[in-house]
Amino acid sequence: MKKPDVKIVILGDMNVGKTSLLHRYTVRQFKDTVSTVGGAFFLKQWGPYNISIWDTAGREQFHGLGSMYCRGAAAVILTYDVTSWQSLAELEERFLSLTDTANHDCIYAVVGNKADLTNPQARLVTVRDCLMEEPGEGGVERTGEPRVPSACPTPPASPVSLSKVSVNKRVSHEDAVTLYGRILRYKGLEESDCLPADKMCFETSAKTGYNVDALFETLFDMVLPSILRRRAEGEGSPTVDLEDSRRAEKRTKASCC
Ligand SMILES: Nc1nc2c(ncn2[C@@H]2O[C@H](COP(=O)(O)OP(=O)(O)OP(=O)(O)O)[C@@H](O)[C@H]2O)c(=O)[nH]1
Ligand SMILES: [Mg+2]
Repeated sequence: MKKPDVKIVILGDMNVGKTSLLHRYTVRQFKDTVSTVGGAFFLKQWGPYNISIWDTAGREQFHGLGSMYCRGAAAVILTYDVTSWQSLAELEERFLSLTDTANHDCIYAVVGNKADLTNPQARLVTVRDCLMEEPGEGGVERTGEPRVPSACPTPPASPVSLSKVSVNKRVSHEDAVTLYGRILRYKGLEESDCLPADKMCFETSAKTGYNVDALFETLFDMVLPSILRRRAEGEGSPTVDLEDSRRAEKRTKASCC
């Protein structure tokens, strides 16, 4: 298997759609998921570089693994559900401290998923997904399930249902922008020295594909300088020690009632 040059980690509460987002990007499908146990990674070739994307478990019982997955991360996707205020609050309360092990120049994206439930625009199926692209375009290498050609996902909603969706909105874009500012402060960074919030706060829908490619591909481009810097400094690629992972998982299970 190819060695990753850089690591991106997806964090967030259970059920916010982390697995679905990665599945949408890699397989171009939206399908039923089961709650993630531990974590799983996918390898994406981006130009000459290999990027590993780690999907983590949001369930409390796996919380202990989070900081291990974040070790050496060049980017972290902090994911919430746009219909759940609590899932946004959890990012700050439970997940932000896990990123202490990430690279000092780590990039943070705040991502509100399930935008199809609140934003009429996000209910429109993306053209690229409708073209039923061969999964793995660009060299996606996956662990886990076999590759299956995707079908065109859920059709756009009718005008009647579109008129109803905005009432479901629970988390505004401004709330996400505020959180982004607090993340930078937590990291001791000046907003003026960092990537601006409007570039780093996304709303996505794993269901329709809305903004999913934009999210991942924007981050892929943004982490390239980190690869070059590390290579110049002669540092190795970020890895997750699987033995360490198993031991941590055992400890987590043992301490769970
Ligand atoms: N409407 C809608 N539902 C979604 C979307 N993304 C995920 N879901 C649903 O949300 C539920 C949870 O999705 P997952 O992708 O398993 O969530 P997760 O964050 O990986 O959860 P854990 O693995 O438990 O941490 C599933 O029922 C999905 O079908 C979305 O964009 N829109
Ligand atoms: Mg999952």
